[in-house]
Amino acid sequence: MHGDIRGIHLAYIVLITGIIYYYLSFGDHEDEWFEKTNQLTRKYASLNRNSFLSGYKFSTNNFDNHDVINRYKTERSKNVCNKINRKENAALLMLTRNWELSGALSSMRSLEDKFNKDYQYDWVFMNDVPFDQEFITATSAMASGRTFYHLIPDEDWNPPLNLNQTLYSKRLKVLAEAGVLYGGSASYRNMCRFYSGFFFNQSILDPYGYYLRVEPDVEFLCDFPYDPFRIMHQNNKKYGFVITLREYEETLPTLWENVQEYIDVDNGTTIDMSNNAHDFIMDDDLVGNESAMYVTNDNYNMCHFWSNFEIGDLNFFRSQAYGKFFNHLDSKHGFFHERWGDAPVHSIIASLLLRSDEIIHFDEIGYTHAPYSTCPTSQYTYLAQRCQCSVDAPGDIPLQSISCLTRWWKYGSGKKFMKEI
Ligand SMILES: Nc1nc2c(ncn2[C@@H]2O[C@H](COP(=O)(O)OP(=O)(O)OP(=O)(O)O)[C@@H](O)[C@H]2O)c(=O)[nH]1
Ligand SMILES: *[C@@H]1O[C@H](CO)[C@@H](O)[C@H](O)[C@H]1NC(C)=O
Ligand SMILES: *[C@@H]1O[C@H](CO)[C@@H](O)[C@H](O)[C@H]1NC(C)=O
Ligand SMILES: *[C@@H]1O[C@H](CO)[C@@H](O)[C@H](O)[C@H]1NC(C)=O
Ligand SMILES: *[C@@H]1O[C@H](CO)[C@@H](O)[C@H](O)[C@H]1NC(C)=O
Ligand SMILES: [Mg+2]
Repeated sequence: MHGDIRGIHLAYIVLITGIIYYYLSFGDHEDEWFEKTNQLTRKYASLNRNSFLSGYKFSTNNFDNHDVINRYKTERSKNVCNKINRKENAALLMLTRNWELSGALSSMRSLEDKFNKDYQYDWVFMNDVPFDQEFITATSAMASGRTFYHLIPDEDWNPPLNLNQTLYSKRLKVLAEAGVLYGGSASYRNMCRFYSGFFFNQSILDPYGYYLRVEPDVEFLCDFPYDPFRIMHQNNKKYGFVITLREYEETLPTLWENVQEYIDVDNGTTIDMSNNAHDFIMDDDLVGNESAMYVTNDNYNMCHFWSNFEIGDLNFFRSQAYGKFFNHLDSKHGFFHERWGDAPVHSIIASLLLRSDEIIHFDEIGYTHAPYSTCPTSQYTYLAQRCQCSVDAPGDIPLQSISCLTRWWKYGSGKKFMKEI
């Protein structure tokens, strides 16, 4: 009993000594702290949400629910109407399978929260087998806009009839045994070829001018600061990306020689080397923090835009120039005998057919698809868009050596100062 009381006294003494020590050692820094706080407040004053965003930031833990809900409704309807009225002719596109529902929903929730709830763009889902009722019900409920479900015709999904099936089976086995990523998967090949040459002419996309590709299990890490479709339209951009990196060369041993052959066949009729972004995919100097570990494949440096996020002008893909280029590559059957990805195919064709200033890097969009992510580097952007990410995260790719972003800055239409280095 007495022992306990002594213990409590002792605890008080320790605590009081601690407080005195704290004041003695830190007290005189108080002015400095105030000054620092003031500096920070001034520095980010423009970020004050009442001035930065028009309207309130509503706190969900406000006890006056009635008031909050009413204000929320008026503010939101005002905002939403403004934004919906300025909507572009665009769709959010997801090719996916029924069993990927939970990943699809989590991507949808992320994109709705960070962007689409204020715009309510349509969602278009595509599948090589019919979507089941559970998928349709849950995704319709998650979407702020309309939803559409499209069954891909067999002839746009399956390998072409003139593919040599005996040879194809052999090649699947060879690539699987060589440990190539998805080397043994036939469905993955159908998917890559579909995204390379067929998604844009599916009838369900006929009404639209732009698409944003979304995959299951991706996440958007910041509020969107703008409508990217509007940026595309206003600035006459045809292709937009967030991440660019090197492809595994073992997936496309003969892709580039077939590209080269097409460049010769084209003979300058649709490919204009004077203003396109061919340097971005062909130059093999090291740029920025790249390491020399990447091989080039005849002149192709393996750089590509990561197509799991991409925003495109559908009319670029629907153009005769794109179609002819794609058909030339498709006739070589490299989607099957090798494992050509849709990302390098889109990237190579876009870098050759488009002017480099028709391709845009969306610097401000925080995004992740395992294993990589991209988080805005500007502190201002980071705070203003309420980002939840870190440029120091291990997967943050922009300045890693596998990334091609510094190369894009130099040879594409990125940071102009890089061109002088
Ligand atoms: N309907 C359908 N969709 C598919 C099929 N294979 C892939 N997809 C979709 O195509 C997109 C790309 O496939 P992923 O499996 O994500 O390929 P990846 O992004 O290269 O690889 P990981 O995401 O790392 O597995 C995703 O949206 C998939 O849901 C398929 O056989 N049928
Ligand atoms: C198909 O491929 C097999 C195996 O490579 C080959 O023996 C056969 O001649 C090919 N068939 C045709 C019609 O080219
Ligand atoms: C889409 O384009 C491909 C390649 O040009 C063509 O083979 C296919 O028939 C087209 N599909 C539709 C539905 O127009
Ligand atoms: C390629 O284009 C050049 C110049 O436009 C032309 O002189 C030449 O005949 C063309 N070659 C072929 C094979 O069409
Ligand atoms: C360069 O890249 C390597 C590998 O990704 C990384 O470890 C290193 O920190 C980077 N250096 C700089 C200066 O960014
Ligand atoms: Mg994926």
